[in-house]
Amino acid sequence: MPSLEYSRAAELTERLEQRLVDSIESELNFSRRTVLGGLGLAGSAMLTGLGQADDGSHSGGDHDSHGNFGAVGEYADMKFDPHEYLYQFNTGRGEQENVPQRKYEENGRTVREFEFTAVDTTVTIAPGIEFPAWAYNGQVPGPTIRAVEGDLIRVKFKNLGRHAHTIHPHLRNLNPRMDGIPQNGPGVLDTGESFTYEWTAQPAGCHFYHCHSLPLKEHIHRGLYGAIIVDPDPERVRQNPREYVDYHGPVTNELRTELVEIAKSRNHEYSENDAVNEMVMVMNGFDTNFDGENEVYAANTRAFAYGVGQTDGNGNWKHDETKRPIQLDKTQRHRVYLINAVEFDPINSFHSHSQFFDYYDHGTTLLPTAKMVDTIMQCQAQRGIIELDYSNHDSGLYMFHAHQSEFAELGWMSFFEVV
Ligand SMILES: [Cu+2]
Repeated sequence: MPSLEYSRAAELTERLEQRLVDSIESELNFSRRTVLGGLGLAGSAMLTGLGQADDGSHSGGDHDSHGNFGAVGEYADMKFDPHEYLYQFNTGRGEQENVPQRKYEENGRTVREFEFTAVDTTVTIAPGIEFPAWAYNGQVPGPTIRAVEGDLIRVKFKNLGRHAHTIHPHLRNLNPRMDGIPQNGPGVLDTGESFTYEWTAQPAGCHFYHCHSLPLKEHIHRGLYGAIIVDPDPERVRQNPREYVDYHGPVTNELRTELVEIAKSRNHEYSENDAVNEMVMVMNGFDTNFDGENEVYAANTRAFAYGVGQTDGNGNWKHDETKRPIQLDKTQRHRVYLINAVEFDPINSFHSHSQFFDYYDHGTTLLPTAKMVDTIMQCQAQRGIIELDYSNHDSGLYMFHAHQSEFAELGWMSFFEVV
């Protein structure tokens, strides 16, 4: 391992992280003084409007308390690991303990059933910085759901939070009752209420779910969102190839065969899939002082989680080191299911250093919608699939980040470690 390069990257990560933590702490101290001094009427009214006032039992909502700040450099909440989250696909076979789930057949159709709750909790967004979140099954982003095109996704939802919530899926949904918005079906679910959502997994792609209660921007920003991955059904692709390409020429047998092969590589039930390393990244942001702007940005909640931390001196990441790059095996191809959940900022982006990638907007096509690019942008709720290949690259660290420099410096800066 070229140690100089690693120690420089660790220094950079450390410096940015420390600056972020310092600025949040000083800003929170400032707003606390403002509120205590009686000068912040507008500010405190806004906090109440955002539901902050009744969150007093949680550290982040209590402006008289220093409870938000644990020891810098340690994460108070180790339950959510952004490194594990990358690879956690819940398909109904019990992947995550906090997501009760099962898979079964019903009238000849595969059903993937999940139990979801909405809870009030706190999540760690930077060392010592806790954010008062509203979270599906206690985690932000919520659990990733994965199904195959045509399956029935059944979500038994119970609201255990103190505000009214829903689950709204970005899927092709033929029944308005299942849309998870205030006006349709059960509407918003108050504390203690339950509803079972049923969605057809369609179309194939990288999709998004989120709470649709009002005010929408707060319910999303507090953490109620996650990924739904719908794998294409190769047999359906064989029969309807045109639905999977943005292409108007003749569909030859060769093209049809190629599309079927690509569909298989996207489908978790085909074993060839092992050749591809799949990851989920949800780009998110956190408004820690509730002024309508984000102070912290990340991929998968924790600022700089994929930055460079300390090694043990033998080229291994320290076992308890939370900050470490995402290791990529050169012999594999890499696929990122990327979603932008950032509130308050109109766009977000993904930029890879030293390599270009193929991008599939919304993941609904089997041929790329942008070929050989190193930067893509997404508005809120936009998502897509990135396919990366580092097989010809030297081993080492390759940065990737939002190319809004501000977002990168405030947490959305990461590294791949190609090995
Ligand atoms: Cu909500």
